[in-house]
Parts: sequence; structure tokens; C-alpha cells
Amino acid sequence: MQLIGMLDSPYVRRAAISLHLLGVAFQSRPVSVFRAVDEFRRANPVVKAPTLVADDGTVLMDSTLIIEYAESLAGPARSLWPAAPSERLRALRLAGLALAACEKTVQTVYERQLRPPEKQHAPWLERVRGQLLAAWGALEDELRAAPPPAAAGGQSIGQAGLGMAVAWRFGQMLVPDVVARDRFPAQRDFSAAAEALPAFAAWPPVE
Ligand SMILES: N[C@@H](CCC(=O)N[C@@H](CS)C(=O)NCC(=O)O)C(=O)O
Repeated sequence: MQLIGMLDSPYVRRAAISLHLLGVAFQSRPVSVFRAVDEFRRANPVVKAPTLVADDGTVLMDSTLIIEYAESLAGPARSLWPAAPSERLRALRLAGLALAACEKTVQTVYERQLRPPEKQHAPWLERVRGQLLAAWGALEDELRAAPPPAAAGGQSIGQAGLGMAVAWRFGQMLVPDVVARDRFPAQRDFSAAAEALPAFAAWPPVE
């Protein structure tokens, strides 16, 4: 099985760390969707990172769906999600907020880096900034209330916490001017602890 995409993508990184923690063997192919677009297109003409090429050759995209497939290979006893519905609901909420933070970070970066300065649209950037800060504000409140739900499989971190930590590192790499680290101290400290875990150290983003 191959996981295609650069680890500077939070979606690729969350998939890689999840596969690692689920014990699903894979080969990482760090191909850039921008700098190596032709090579990427040969694997997946849609050019979305991450792309998983399954052992039977099926080409799968979207980190959440790749993780869902990996969960089915690992089995429920090794799940990164909590089993109880109330815990699962909270984990899904946190994971959704973290994914929204990733999406709003990516939108900010694409607007800033892919558009010529005279074509950047300030009202759009301002809207996205508000959405990004709302997502981190909600996550900070959640973290102050209780830690993210643990994994049913007993791993060092569950899927919600994993997604939050990956999203935070990505945001700190790319939009630290928008998401000031000391404005979200609970998230800052939680992410620092997550980054020290072996599974995170094994799959570092390319700074
Ligand atoms: N919802 C997707 C988002 C994936 C995504 O947007 N990846 C970016 C890299 S960070 C990408 O493929 N960008 C190239 C493009 O959209 O053209 C997921 O969870 O995998």
C-alpha cells in the first residue's frame, strides 16, 4: 500500500500517523501536488493529497476516507475512535473543528501564495480568518473543559487529539500571524505533548 503526498500537508500527515498507530503497513511516497504535479497525476489524475494506492491497486483519496479504510483493516479493537456513542460524538466534533482549521489554513495559504497580490480578495481573506479563529477558539474551549477522547485501541492518542495536534502544527508553520500560539495556550501545550509521541516524531512535517 502506498500513501502519496508530502507530510507538510496536514491531511497526509494525519493519514500517515493514523496508519502508523493502527498498525497498517504502508510505503510513503512524498510527491508534491505542486512541484511534481505530473508525477502525482500519473498516480491520481485528480491530484489530491493524500492519495492511497491500496494493495489491489484501488486509488483512494481524502484523508478521512483513507483513515476509515485503515480502520477497517485494523479492526474495531484497534480503533483510534472511542467506542461509546457520547465519546464518539465529542471526538467527531473535535475532529471536524480540526479539519475546518486545516481547510481555512489551506485557503489562506492558497489565496496568499497562488494569487498575484493585486488579485487577492481582502473580504474573502477576512472571512476565512474569522472562520479559522472561530475553529481554534472552539477547540481551546473544548480542551479547557476536558481532554480529547482516548482511542478504543489504547494507543497513545485518539483520532480527535491526533487531528487537533496535526492541524495546530500546520497552522503554526503557515499562518502564525493569524493563529497566535499564545492566544490558545491549552492547544499549544496539548500539541507540544503530542509532537513528542513516537508516532508524531516518525512522521514530521517538512518545515
Ligand atoms: N478533504 C481532503 C483535503 C485534501 C487537500 O485539499 N489536500 C491538498 C494538499 S494540503 C491538495 O491536494 N491540494 C491540491 C489541490 O487541491 O489542487 C482530505 O481530507 O484529504
